Amino acid sequence: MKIGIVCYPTYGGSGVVATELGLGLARKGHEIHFITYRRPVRLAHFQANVFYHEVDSEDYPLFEYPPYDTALASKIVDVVHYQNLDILHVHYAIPHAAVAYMAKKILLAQGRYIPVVTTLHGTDITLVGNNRAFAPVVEFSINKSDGVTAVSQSLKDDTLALFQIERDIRVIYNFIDFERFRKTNKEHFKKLIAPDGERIVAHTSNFRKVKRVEDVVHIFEKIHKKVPSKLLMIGDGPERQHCEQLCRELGICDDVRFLGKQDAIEELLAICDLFVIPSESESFGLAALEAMACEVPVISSNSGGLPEVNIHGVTGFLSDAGNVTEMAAYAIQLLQNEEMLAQFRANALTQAKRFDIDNILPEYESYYEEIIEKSVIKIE
Ligand code: GMT
Repeated sequence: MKIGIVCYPTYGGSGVVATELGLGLARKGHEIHFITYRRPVRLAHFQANVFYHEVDSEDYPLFEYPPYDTALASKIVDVVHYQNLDILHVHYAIPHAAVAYMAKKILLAQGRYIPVVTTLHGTDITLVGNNRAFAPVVEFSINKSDGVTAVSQSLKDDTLALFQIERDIRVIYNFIDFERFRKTNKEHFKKLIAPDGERIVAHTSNFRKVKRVEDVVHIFEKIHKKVPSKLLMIGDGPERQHCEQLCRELGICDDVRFLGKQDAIEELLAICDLFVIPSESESFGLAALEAMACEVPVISSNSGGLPEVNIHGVTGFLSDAGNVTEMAAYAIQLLQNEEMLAQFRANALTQAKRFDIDNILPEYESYYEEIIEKSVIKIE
């Protein structure tokens, strides 16, 4: 198949999923065309059947905000037409689903039908999408997509609760590539971070409010009082400065490292004993899955799709968002019990295997085929 993928190219989960999906499909022989405004972070190497089409929105003096949506729609029309795409898969509803609809209508006027699949990722529904500034467009463009997928059952339920949805939403879970995310021996590296054999706790995110990053620091401070440990804060975003300040106030700076954005996250996860993700809302929690694939148990909130990934008392523990006392108690229990920790590590890997890319990619392929077939019937 010739597949167009529209996504955000940034470090956010939706862009990562879209890029890994495209690369995985390319490995299976499909021709993939990424359409976005910057090269996606995980699109690092040349591959013969992978193409990248950059959207360039004109910065004309009249525009206070460059009209990205218009430029994206034009680029989609161009790529679908000249690359002869079979299907367009857009990730994150805003603005991609609406822009895809516009491109579809333009192409239809030219006698060309392009089926569109929209994948909902989370904040496009739960946080931003249901804001009145976007809701009517989000609802309309979901209903006008030829196919809609959600990355967890929880996100599907939220979508159905928040909008008047007239079509079926297929749950296709996020996935993990075990070629990349697996526990490797990084003992030399571990010694640098934790020279006296301290436990290593990690958190990865975009440091937005929804992630409750401050809770990670509070949880760690409680762990640190009972268990010799180090905290790795991976990623960057608006809450980082505030968290650094909090570490200073709590006097734990010597044992907390803010690493900023990292590309080789798997190398850091390979030396970790515990992963913490206390988010207020989380449609799936790809970061938790990446940790589990590297045999790292997870302390998480029970928000959104997290309970579909992290299993309470098996791969880690779940608490209500904001309950830092309980999260810290679970973490201490796990870190102080070598046998339990080893068992949870093994369980985390077993659970992560359910989301192996090799199992999930065929779900997307057969969904695309289904949608293409339906759209052929529609035209006839
Ligand atoms: O978490 C973010 O703020 C990034 C966001 C995105 O769209 O890039 O992540 C969402 O999509 C990820 C991939 O499907 C999910 O793993 C995250 O749980 C989801 N984030 C939220 O729902 C807050």
